Amino acid sequence: MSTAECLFCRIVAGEVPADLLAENDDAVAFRDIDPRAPLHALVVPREHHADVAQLAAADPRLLAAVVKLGEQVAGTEGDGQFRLVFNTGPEAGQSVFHVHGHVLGGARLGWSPA
Ligand code: IU
Repeated sequence: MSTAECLFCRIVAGEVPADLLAENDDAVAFRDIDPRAPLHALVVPREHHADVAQLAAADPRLLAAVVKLGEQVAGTEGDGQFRLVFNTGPEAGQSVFHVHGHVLGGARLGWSPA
């Protein structure tokens, strides 16, 4: 997929509006439009990688930067405790193929993915 067709590339570029929470040179964090927890942010690298496995293989430093921005948002928007989820592949629930971590928090979270 080219970056022109990728929703999250377009959010990173400012072409599609999003409720931004934090950004830096590496990554952008914004609120999920369909929140599943009191805090539900998405953190995405500015650079396009399809999923977390591909990002980890291509650029571990950038993956660490994504995790760090997620931690930052969990601290500024909540109490600093968070779940970080990278759905990887359609069967795992991935619907947007630009790697994104779901930063979930703000409540005691259940543990029932199926
Ligand atoms: P998933 O892991 O690929 O399923 O996560 C995609 C998320 O992107 C999902 O939680 C959507 O609610 C969210 N999202 C969004 O925040 N803004 C959008 O314009 C669209 C999807 I389309």
